[in-house]
Amino acid sequence: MTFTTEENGVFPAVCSLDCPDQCGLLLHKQDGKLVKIEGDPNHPVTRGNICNKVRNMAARLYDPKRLAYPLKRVGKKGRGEFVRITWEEAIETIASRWRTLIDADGPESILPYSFYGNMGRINVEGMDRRFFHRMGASILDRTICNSAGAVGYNFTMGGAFGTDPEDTVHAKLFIMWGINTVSTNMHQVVLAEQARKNGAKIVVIDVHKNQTGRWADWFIPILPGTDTALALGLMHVLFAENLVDSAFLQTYTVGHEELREHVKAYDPVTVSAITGVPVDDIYKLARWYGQTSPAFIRIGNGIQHHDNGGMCVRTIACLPALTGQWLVRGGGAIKGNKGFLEHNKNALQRPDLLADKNTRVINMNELGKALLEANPPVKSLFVYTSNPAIVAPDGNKVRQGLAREDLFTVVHDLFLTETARYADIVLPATSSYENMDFYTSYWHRYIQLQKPVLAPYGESKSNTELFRLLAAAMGYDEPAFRDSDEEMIRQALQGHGNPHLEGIDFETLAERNFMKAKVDSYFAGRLATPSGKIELYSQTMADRGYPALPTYTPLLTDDAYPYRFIPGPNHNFLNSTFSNNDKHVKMEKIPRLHMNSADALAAGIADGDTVRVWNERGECELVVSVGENVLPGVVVSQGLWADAPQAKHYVNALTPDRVADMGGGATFFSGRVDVVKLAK
Ligand SMILES: Nc1nc2c(c(=O)[nH]1)N[C@H]1C(S)=C(S)[C@@H](COP(=O)(O)OP(=O)(O)OC[C@H]3O[C@@H](n4cnc5c(=O)[nH]c(N)nc54)[C@H](O)[C@@H]3O)O[C@H]1N2
Ligand SMILES: Nc1nc2c(c(=O)[nH]1)N[C@H]1C(S)=C(S)[C@@H](COP(=O)(O)OP(=O)(O)OC[C@H]3O[C@@H](n4cnc5c(=O)[nH]c(N)nc54)[C@H](O)[C@@H]3O)O[C@H]1N2
Ligand code: SF4
Ligand SMILES: [Mo]
Repeated sequence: MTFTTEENGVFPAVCSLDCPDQCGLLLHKQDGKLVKIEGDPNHPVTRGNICNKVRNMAARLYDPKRLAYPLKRVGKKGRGEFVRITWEEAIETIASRWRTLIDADGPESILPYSFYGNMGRINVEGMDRRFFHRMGASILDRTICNSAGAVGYNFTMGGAFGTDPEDTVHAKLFIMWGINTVSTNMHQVVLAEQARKNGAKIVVIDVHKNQTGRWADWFIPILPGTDTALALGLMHVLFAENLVDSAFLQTYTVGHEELREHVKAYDPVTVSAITGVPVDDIYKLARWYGQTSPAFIRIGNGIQHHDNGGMCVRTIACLPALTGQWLVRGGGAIKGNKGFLEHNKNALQRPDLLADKNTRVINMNELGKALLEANPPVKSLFVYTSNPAIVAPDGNKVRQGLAREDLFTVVHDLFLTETARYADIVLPATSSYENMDFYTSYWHRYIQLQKPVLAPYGESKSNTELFRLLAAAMGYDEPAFRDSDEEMIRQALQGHGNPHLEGIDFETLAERNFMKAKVDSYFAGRLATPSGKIELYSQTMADRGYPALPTYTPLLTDDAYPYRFIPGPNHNFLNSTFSNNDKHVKMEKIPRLHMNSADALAAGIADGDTVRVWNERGECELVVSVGENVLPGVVVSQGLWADAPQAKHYVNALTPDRVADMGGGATFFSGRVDVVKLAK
């Protein structure tokens, strides 16, 4: 289907948000404006269902607060006082400041900071990367989301290869492990509901009995950061009761004999004392898992936002190998499926443009530290497609860094975010429906194309267009900076050497909107691990100083605060996106702190009380929900709330910027806090 942004009607689209489901959408347009969004019933996985967040997207796109033109700061950093400027002035101000910085301090003094507010590959991993490679700017290690778990999973499985979610309708047992599926992966719930009609059981293992826990047939509460021990306890029972698939272990794994010996130490009594899961429940879960087929595990992000998160995912990823569930249709596990959709990243990102520039790497989880302490210092920060003043850990440190008068900050976004309020120059961004891009889900196995449906809002520009302009202003004249969006997509879909993408080219994708990776069996040949097999024992890990076998390490107890604090995402926001939209805030009501009734009683706190949650890093204020939804010693909040006058909901003021055991990952859920009632 070909169309222009002038036409009205109903047009296909892709949800660009950082959500595993990556829904197919239909945009209804009248008088040049989006009037309605619905799910595309023809999308094979998402089948016409979408979440309320995106159903209400038009309110966000036409929110009067949306940025329509570039701005220059006139007030103090953080205050949000700006005046309108032209694009010419904006680009010239940035380019001349950067030329001066590069001459005086070198290109490393400039730090790009971005994440996946838009999952479009050319907009967040394309022209931007080419630009900063050419410049030789400091390189950002994008670790805030799933990098600990991804590295851990790779040690076991060799890459982001998992079960086809469409096959999970055949499963008889679902274990949702550290994932708030009802809110964060709703189509996995739809598929599980289909299976449930055929008798499937749903187990949820979580530190919080939230909407997903309430949906389960069996909810298993667990103490934060102890899931590795539970997985090892399950292995103990599986081996001891001979519930393992010896033929599979023999053929497809390395190290099963060592693992069998190793897990003898993780008997259910020992594991129960670590995890808080009763001994009988450990036996019961192991037997359910060992005796049900197909059995499917959805490995979530929650378990890996911890000090020990990489090892935790590495360990859980071993379970389907013990029972041979990888060969059963609908069995196995999903951590992610991106491995099947690997496109030509070198062509897209052009790391060769770095040439021999020896640039430093900065872990995004340590942004505050980088802005305050890096040597040589960061003198300019360019933020796009992310809102670090709300989402980054140890947020007060981040804001202290952003407040530096000598830091030249540029922010490209659709809104004047909390981060943008600290910027010297703010640039308006188009929404993904205004651009062309391609999308690769990290849950299902489809690659999808978005053609521009809406005309750019006001004077806004896409990320690719912005970086083309900046390249021209900086005098970067390589042809790579003149490639059109369509040319970039073509380059990404060629020369990737990925057999699963065979037959997927721009023309066919443009005609069909979505195409599925071809996967016969991931287990037909060698896996992508060094041994070519599932590595229950990993020599690579041993070489890098990790235990070669799955091993439980407790979370750090860095301080004397009484509660482990788990500030996760919520149902109606997408990270901080939508937290500034009235409709979404209304659906979410107020931010709560869930607390166990025994803890509340001991602390003299009652349901509905406003409390101060604090530690040495900062504080926030939340309204307490007292009950049995969390274990004693654990407090949970949901949502990355916007700064609001008189409201202190800034949970990341409290989170640690320690990095996890693997991949430089974030440890949002491993921090500790105290909670006191506020006299109000
Ligand atoms: N509605 C909505 N959807 C989203 C997002 C959003 O903000 N809102 N964010 C998107 C993004 S970027 C991501 S990465 C995903 C994240 O989505 P998920 O993978 O669901 O990850 P989280 O919601 O961070 O955490 C999942 C669960 O882990 C639990 N948890 C925390 N610590 C532990 C632990 O030690 N053990 C166990 N067993 N459970 C634990 C939390 O209580 C939570 O219920 O969702 C995406 N989808
Ligand atoms: N306490 C706590 N903190 C967390 C988490 C948690 O669970 N707990 N989760 C973490 C995780 S998993 C993640 S992934 C991160 C997410 O952190 P971020 O990636 O920063 O996510 P958002 O807050 O949604 O911010 C995305 C921004 O991109 C903008 N945007 C959208 N499309 C475009 C575009 O095309 N161009 C430009 N220039 N801008 C665009 C949006 O308007 C929005 O302001 O947060 C992390 N922070
Ligand atoms: S946020 Fe997720 S569930 Fe909602 S429309 Fe987008 S991809 Fe679908
Ligand atoms: Mo994420």
